Amino acid sequence: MSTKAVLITGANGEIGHGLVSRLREQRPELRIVAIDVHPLSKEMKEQCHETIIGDILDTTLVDRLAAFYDFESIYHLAAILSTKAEREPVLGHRVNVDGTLNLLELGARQARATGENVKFLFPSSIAAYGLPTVEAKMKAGRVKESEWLDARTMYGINKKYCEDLGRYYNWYYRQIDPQTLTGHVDFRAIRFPGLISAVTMPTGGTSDYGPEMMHMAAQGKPYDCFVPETATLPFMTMADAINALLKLESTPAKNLTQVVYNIAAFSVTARDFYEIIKKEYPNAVVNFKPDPLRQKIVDSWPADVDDTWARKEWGWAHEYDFQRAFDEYLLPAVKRRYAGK
Ligand code: NAD
Ligand code: AKB
Repeated sequence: MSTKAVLITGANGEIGHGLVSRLREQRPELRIVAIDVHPLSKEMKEQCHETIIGDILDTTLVDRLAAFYDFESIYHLAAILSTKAEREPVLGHRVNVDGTLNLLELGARQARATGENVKFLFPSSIAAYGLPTVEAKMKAGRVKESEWLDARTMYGINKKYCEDLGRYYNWYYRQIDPQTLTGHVDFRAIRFPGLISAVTMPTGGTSDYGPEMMHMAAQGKPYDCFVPETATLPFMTMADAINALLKLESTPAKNLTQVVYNIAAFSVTARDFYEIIKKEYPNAVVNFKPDPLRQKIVDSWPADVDDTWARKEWGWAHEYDFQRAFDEYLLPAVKRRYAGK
């Protein structure tokens, strides 16, 4: 008989770190199976039932998971983020699309075998949007899930396509099979804004300038910011992002009419980051040295998103606005992290 568990791919990443410890706290009885191409720390390993160093593109490994476990939920976090995927587009496509397909198939196979739905939590991104100019972006304001979907990066295109794949697995999978399937993949995606964690440093993303500025100031190091002071994006604390994933996971399927939800907390400029950081670290040195190519990507992402569906259907509400995020969540943890360094 297979062992009941939850699967977290990309568990060694920023969201994975927070998610593993929150799941362990909230549901200590849960068996967490974690997979990442990079080894997890000893502390992370201790919180999991099994940790696997492996690649989601390895179908033999995915088959082994299917044979041993019966996953009630799959948190599919493994991905190549926007900057790295722009530098290595084929790798980005392989991991972000083929990797996601492997995991969707794992869920579908398991749902068929057990007759029970498998929840599939997918962190999509504001990169799924593509606004043509910075003027159009500022005029558009809070964009809805169905607007401005001409993504311009490999990563954004991958995210948008995987949302569509998820919709297919959720609603139309094998629709011409004469036999009705009992279980299916219950796909749920959140289009996350830029996330800010106090305990991990981002790598490979484009919204990284916000968190990077804070981590560098806390270490007393100068920071060259690759976007102009006016660059505006929606951001959120990692704590709120994890709350959102867990809240969406626990919402009864009957309450959900969408498969993809925006969520928002605060929309700020790079200058806003600088000013709030400067209050705490008056000696912080931030040089605004825009890289026009990376800036173009930020300009194509929305300044803010409309999260009415998430608020209405699964009670999404952010806990941290910008000021509170720094005062109560980010600065205390960052100070602890770099104390004595
Ligand atoms: P991250 O880069 O910190 O973590 C991704 C993890 O995936 C890494 O630990 C990496 O080693 C692992 N990975 C990459 N390729 C793999 C492969 N082939 N097989 C197994 N593991 C592999 O990113 P994150 O910030 O933790 O993001 C997690 C998810 O959330 C991603 O899907 C990302 O696109 C999405 N997301 C993140 C943000 C953000 O601001 N952090 C915003 C929107 C969406
Ligand atoms: C990135 O910049 O790639 C991510 C994201 C917003 O999806 N942080």
